[in-house]
Amino acid sequence: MTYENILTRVEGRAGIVTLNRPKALNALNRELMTELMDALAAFDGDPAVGCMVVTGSERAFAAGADIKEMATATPTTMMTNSFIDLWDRLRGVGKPIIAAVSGFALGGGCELAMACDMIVASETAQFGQPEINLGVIPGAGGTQRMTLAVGKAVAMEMVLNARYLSAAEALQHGLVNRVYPVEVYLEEAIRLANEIAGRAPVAVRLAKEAVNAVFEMPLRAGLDHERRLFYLLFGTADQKEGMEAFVNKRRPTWTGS
Ligand code: DAK
Repeated sequence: MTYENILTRVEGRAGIVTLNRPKALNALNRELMTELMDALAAFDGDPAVGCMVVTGSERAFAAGADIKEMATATPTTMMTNSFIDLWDRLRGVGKPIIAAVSGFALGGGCELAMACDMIVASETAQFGQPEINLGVIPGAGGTQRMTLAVGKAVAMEMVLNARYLSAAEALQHGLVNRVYPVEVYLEEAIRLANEIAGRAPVAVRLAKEAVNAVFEMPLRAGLDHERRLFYLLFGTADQKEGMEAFVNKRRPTWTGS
């Protein structure tokens, strides 16, 4: 598959998508989002890939949805142009996705990073929901995921007053998993992706589903859901292998079945 706005490659068992609209600081227009979702879906279906990394450039992960594309929109065109359907495709990706973020992660760029399962940041990363400066508010999850991640006090400052979080602040507030110097953040994200890709594939998939259920379900339903997924894993060869390997003091070999 050839793409115009992204680059894709595989390193080990990590599928890597690089957003590549440098002149627009990787602004997320329809073409880019379509290609991104197609690439993630392709990696999701590829048995050689166990985990994915989405990254941008050192200067910008993504500076938001494409303002030039949205400038003349109306409520009706926004509602009917199915742009949100592209974003919703992320929820259907079963394998974990790590956002490797350097530079600007603003508006939709920040929302995209938060919609991934983990964030590895460079020391130069800046996270913001500055839509208020455009006379709007976040529309792809920013008010919800940011508040769940950093709490109401900080989220209100970001959404109402366009406050940016530095990488160090994002780490302190629990928005990101790890922060590294800009020279190595991507390599570290890929290393983490390969570590996860080396684990039991079905368990990884269900673990992601179980954690993400926190954002969608009340506790009682989430606990029931977790238990059903737990029971289900006892039907896999990897559960037999993992427990037998432990008992016999050897390393397990996962088959993903
Ligand atoms: N869209 C389009 N172009 C952008 C852009 C953006 N978001 N951000 C930057 N660019 C372009 C600039 O226009 C400029 O292009 P040229 O003028 O050279 O053609 C080029 O990238 C370089 O930008 P600057 O010259 O401005 O560079 P600076 O270093 O001076 O400033 C900046 C960098 C990131 C601070 C600045 O560009 C900036 O403030 N950008 C806008 C950030 C922003 O407001 N982002 C939020 C956008 S609204 C939804 C889905 C998504 C969304 C909502 C709903 N649904 C599906 C319902 C998301 C909305 C948003 O993200």
